Amino acid sequence: MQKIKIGGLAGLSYLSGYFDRDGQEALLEQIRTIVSEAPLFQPVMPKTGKPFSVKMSNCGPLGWVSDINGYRYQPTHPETGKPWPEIPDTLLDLWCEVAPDAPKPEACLINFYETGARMGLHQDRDEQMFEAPVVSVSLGDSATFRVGGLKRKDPTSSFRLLSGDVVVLGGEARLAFHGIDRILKDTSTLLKNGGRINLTLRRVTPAD
Ligand code: MD6
Ligand code: FE
Repeated sequence: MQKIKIGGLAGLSYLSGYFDRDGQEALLEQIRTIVSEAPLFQPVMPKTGKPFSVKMSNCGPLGWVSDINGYRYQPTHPETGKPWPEIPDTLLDLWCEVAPDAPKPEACLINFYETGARMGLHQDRDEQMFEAPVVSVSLGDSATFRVGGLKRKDPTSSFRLLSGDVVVLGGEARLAFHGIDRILKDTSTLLKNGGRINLTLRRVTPAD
């Protein structure tokens, strides 16, 4: 694992190759189990009802959802009504390593991208506190990740996220605008049918 600092914002770190192939396969198996209990759903944009191009699920006491009424965290799956499955220990261990001072994560959003899917420039700001970082893990095909500043119009730069890479948005970079421009087809053999999975771990509520 190699830690690389990107851009001008303190608190953005890129841990290239954090999970080796065995680690990626083990994590993928855990994600498969989670998705078999909490199936991927297709979120829609608030107000317009336009579908996202990614499908989502969650694990942890809280899960992030988006529907016609807005973005929010909730303790249950929007379609099954069941509580989200637990966050796997591998991801809790990752959090302890990269965010040792933060209270434990409450939500892990699972995003699944088919080849044409993308994620527009956004800030992660639906949490009640921003002291903890957001920690992201990429699995499967590579993606072009774009990151800017604290204002939407600030200049951005992009870099490639590969299977097994981890990105931490903390400190000054916690509210940086970021998004996924595109998925690079056939760049990983981890997912048999291609595509990309991104996991983002978040603390939602203040520490108790
Ligand atoms: C993705 N990632 O990599 C989308 N958010 O598919 C995110 O939206 C993200 O990578 C917060 C922190 C890190 C991230
Ligand atoms: Fe995000």
